[in-house]
Amino acid sequence: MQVSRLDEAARAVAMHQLPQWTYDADAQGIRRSLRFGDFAEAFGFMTRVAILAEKADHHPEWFNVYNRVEILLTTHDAGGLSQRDIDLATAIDAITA
Ligand code: H2B
Repeated sequence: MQVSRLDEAARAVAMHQLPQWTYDADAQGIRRSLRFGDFAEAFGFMTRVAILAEKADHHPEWFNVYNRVEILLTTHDAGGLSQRDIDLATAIDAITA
């Protein structure tokens, strides 16, 4: 499936809608860190994200230890940030809202 990188202007607009995410130029993606009450809550969140990711065929890079989850969203097929990352970030925000 064809997917293109967002240009700088589109990225700026998208980031404005995602105040909890930061753009990482080195990683060519966006990051968000989350903390939960305990491991079960963190893993429950990850399970919900995993189901969304699988449906969208777009998968996070992430790290979990106990109640902490660190997420990086980037699009390997595009070599950078794409609308798919923005859509997944928006869905993740909705889960945590
Ligand atoms: N996830 C992410 N984050 N980036 C991709 O480019 C990507 C993906 N590509 N999940 C998908 C799977 C691709 O490998 C499959 C074949 O559609």
